Amino acid sequence: MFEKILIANRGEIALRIQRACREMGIRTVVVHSEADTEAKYVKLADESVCIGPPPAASSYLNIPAIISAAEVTDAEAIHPGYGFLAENADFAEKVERSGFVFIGPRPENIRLMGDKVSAKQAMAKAGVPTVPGSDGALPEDGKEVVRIARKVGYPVIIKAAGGGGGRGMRVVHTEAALLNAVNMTRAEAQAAFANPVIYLEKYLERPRHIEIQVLADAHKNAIHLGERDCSLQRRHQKVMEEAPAPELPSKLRDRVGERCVDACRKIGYRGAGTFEFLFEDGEFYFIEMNTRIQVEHPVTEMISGVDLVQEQIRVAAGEKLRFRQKDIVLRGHAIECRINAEDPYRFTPSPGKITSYHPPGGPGIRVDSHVYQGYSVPPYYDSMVGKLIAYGANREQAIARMRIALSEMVVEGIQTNIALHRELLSDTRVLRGAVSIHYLEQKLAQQQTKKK
Ligand code: MV4
Repeated sequence: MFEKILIANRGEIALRIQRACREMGIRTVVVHSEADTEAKYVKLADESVCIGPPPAASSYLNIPAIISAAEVTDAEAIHPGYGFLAENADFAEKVERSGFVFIGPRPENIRLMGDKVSAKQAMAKAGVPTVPGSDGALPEDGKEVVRIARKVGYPVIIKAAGGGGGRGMRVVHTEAALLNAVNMTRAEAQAAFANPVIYLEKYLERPRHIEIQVLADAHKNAIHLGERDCSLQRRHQKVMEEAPAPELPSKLRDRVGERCVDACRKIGYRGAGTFEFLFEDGEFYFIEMNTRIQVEHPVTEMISGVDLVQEQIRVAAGEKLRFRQKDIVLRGHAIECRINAEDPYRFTPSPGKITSYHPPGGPGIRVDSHVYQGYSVPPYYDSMVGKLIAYGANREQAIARMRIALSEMVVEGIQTNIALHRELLSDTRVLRGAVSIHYLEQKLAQQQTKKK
């Protein structure tokens, strides 16, 4: 096992990784920007290295500075967390070429999944169900495009191969609008991703977003840890997630989970990964794969008892998975609320000093956060200041515990979205479960109209 790991991230996930390392007896180096020097998790690490000024491009995205920090501190491996460089194949490659272990998949798998066209093709070939559409990239010839769209049936969605996570997409309802939309999406794709490749899919109108968590080692062993329902989102930012997904028959979960595991073996995947699906009318449709640990990983940890960050570290060190599929027993229900420093109605960021902080507690409550009373939320990074996770024997108990936790939680000095979470957990549709990806935005739009 490694003796020392460098954490190339900040905030709650830097603290989360540090805790995993500590439990495993691994020493930690945390790199940080000038904006994070005073953060408590930086002081808690065994060593820390300042790698640059506040803007991420000069610090958390500064590959030479991060690799130099690993060299001077004699770290053996680098954990990228999520965001920043976590899904940058060139970074993973440079880390390995410099003689360090990248705690994540092999660079070629990161690259494969970074291109959404090659990801979809590889997964379809490996037996994962995908959204019907163009088989690969859309051709240049307009007549061909019209033919493909007719065959798929309207509405269709045009997506950029270099996009993902909601960037570079356009919905098309009629043939009359098709070629203009194709040209616009291609031009935007070229400008935003330096990659003009686009593809076409059947547009699913009211799907849920359900994702499957997998873990694989370097010896072709792979397992899945069930699913998470992440349908409650606004502008492609998840707000609340839960596991298991409400109303999902366990037969369906097992079937799609096995497809994902099989695909991992076929591409020689290593590490933690997430298969993103749209789920509509009882069918799963693969859209993208994330090759990193995700923000919402704790809900899976709570119902499976598996520490996903520790397992990432173990498989990166070459160990065999300690679990077979039959060892994975999902029990109970978990919900996560992302706590953001933002205006609860306008959603504008609200950085600043936290003057009062009282985290909740009690049975089944987990708080993953790096903040404390007196901490200043810097304005340079995303607005998430922590995650509140509630576990219960069933969904009702998890919700009851989350409502109590939200009522106890006090964060003053900055604005937060805690009020929004309280409201969501008294919304009858949310309480019934199984809402679509559009539910939250529709609810917020309705509230806007009522106010006027
Ligand atoms: C779709 C879709 C409907 N049909 N693809 C948005 C983010 C990117 N990961 C894929 N996205 C979507 N792809 C087809 N064929 C609807 C979305 C979508 C969405 C997906 C997941 C979570 C939230 C979403 C919000 C709006 C649109």
